Amino acid sequence: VTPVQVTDVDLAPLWSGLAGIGRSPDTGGYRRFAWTPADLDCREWFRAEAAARQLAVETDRNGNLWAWWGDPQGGGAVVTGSHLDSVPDGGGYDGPLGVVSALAAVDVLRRRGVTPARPVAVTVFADEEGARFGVACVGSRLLTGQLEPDRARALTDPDGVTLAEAMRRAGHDPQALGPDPERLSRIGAVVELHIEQGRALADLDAPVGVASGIWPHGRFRLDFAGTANHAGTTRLADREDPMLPLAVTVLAARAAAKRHEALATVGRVDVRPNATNAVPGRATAWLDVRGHNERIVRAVVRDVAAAAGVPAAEESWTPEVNFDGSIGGRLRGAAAEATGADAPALPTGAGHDAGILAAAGRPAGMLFVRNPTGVSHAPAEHAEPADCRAGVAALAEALARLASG
Ligand code: HGY
Ligand code: MN
Ligand code: MN
Repeated sequence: VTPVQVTDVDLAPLWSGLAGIGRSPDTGGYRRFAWTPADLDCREWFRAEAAARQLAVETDRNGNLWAWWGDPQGGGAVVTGSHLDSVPDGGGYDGPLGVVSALAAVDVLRRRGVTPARPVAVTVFADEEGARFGVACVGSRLLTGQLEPDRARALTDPDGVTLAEAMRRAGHDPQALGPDPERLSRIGAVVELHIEQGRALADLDAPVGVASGIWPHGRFRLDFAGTANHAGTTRLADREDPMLPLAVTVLAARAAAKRHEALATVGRVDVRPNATNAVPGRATAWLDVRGHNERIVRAVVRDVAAAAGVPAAEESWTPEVNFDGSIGGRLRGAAAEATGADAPALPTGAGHDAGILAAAGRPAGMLFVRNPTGVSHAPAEHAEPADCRAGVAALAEALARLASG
């Protein structure tokens, strides 16, 4: 198979239709939350780009999009894609780079005259970030039976809108949510391309890498009760201020992460009534913990809850993922052939739909594209065009090999 010339790829036409959707004018970051108008516009962009490639698009019962090259009912499908939803003020590459690259890889293979022996599906998984409803990878977890449909339907956003209501408003029947074992059984391999969320490839001077695994990680909610009162007239001795244990919790998270060589973050709080001149009546902190193994993560959560004096309620849990060696090795070979550079194998602390599918027993792997600064989940997230082209070349080569029969 002649390797793809890295110059064969131009992503600009794909980016041009997507880049403006859900972008905040003041931060330059993206606010593409599940089932909001920005998400629906992203879905429309995807459907148009798929239709322009004569890919048959379907929406599965959980809101995931599948654009098929070949027979959707055929077995052993090679699935590649990512997500289009974002964290608040997220960067433009986390998710979209995998979708744009998958569409571009189909173009490249067609230009090379490749006709896959297996069906190829370009996918957009719903609600990967969990930015609105709090649970990560909702679409892929529902597909694989790793999230109970009733729990999913009842998930509520900060405005009190349930996932069920949000999907209904978006024209998707929430009663359809649930495991899709028949669709899952048709997946032969999963390859998700993603911008690296770290600097390992930059330090190794490699344009493309391969994921070796995903750290176990979880999201936990801690609620602090207090007594709302006047900031200017309530004596300190008379206060029940929930911000004090919340502050202790933030510091305890950093100390526990350091102690256990893990990562712990309190990046989201909710304070009520959230008024400058009122002692809060209650406060909530969300804790994100990631570590080399589950024991470490649980130890961090235990320490933080002990310091907080309240339980840390688990909202989302992702077990450790070791990507299938067979896929990982094949991805490294494809990337090396396509780019002429070794593709290092890297672990990541970031969760991905490919990890959810791997946990469901599907052969899965990931390609990472160099992120010069390592910054992600922030407007400054960036990948160089040449590295993005190398990512597409590697993905195209990987798809050619995986779909060759
Ligand atoms: O949070 C994560 O690990 C991913 O970005 N959803
Ligand atoms: Mn992300
Ligand atoms: Mn992502």
